Amino acid sequence: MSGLILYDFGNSVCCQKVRIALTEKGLSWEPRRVDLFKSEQYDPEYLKLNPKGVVPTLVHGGVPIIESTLICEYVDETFPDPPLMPKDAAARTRMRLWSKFVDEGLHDGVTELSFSAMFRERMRAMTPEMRAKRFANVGDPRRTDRFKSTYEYGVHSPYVLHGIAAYERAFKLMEQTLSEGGPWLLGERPTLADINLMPYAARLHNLGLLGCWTEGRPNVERWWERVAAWPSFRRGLHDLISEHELSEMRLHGPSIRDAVAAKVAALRTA
Ligand SMILES: N[C@@H](CCC(=O)N[C@@H](CS)C(=O)NCC(=O)O)C(=O)O
Repeated sequence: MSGLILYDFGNSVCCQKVRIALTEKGLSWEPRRVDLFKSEQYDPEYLKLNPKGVVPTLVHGGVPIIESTLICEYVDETFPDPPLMPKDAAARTRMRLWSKFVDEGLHDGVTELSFSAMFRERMRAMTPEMRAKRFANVGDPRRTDRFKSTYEYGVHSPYVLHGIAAYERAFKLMEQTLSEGGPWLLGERPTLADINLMPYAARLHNLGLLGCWTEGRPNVERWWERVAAWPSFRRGLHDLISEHELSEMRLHGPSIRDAVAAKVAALRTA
């Protein structure tokens, strides 16, 4: 047994990153579900492990590790085979630049896009008390502002546009990078650069939105096809999405597609 416990929640993108990395390492883990829609992430016992009140948290040998990008690096350093980070220091910084794209833009972007397409509906169905608790957060007023804005304005929230623009910057650079090398972002082998991006592309795909960015970007399209067929992606992400989650994404994604496509097109011609 690897002695790993993963606090996670079904379709959470940052949990999916960690699951793909663990799967590629051939590791098993004990899953502990934290239901975000029941605000279990704010449970005082959970906050002792993850004071940010978010998933995932990996506990290894009793030590909690938080932040999915850091968790993936921890997993790679602790369980070296197969390596998921380049040995060369300069290449490692290139890998981390892709992680920064995710942590500094795509993550908030995917949250707002998903929220505007489907979680907004779920929140409408909550009691006012449950909704207030969900908005309350743990000491991060920026997150509360984003939540409230997207709840109110949906796909027309400025925060959704920020997310769309973050994706546009990432996919533009991916196209250029892959056209100069490939087939993976850092060359012949998948690294954490690819793994960290996979759930963020997969979510757009499942919402039926990925084409808004990949059309006219053949290298990114090929990268996505390669990802979709990669066994650790299939076992660590695809196979763990329930039919209900999949159908929810497929049902609600198209409701924002035209608005998203128009915003991407405006950015691409700007
Ligand atoms: N930077 C953090 C972000 C974690 C995060 O935002 N997780 C989401 C799920 S993907 C979450 O737990 N959200 C809690 C909430 O919605 O209240 C990481 O990468 O671990």
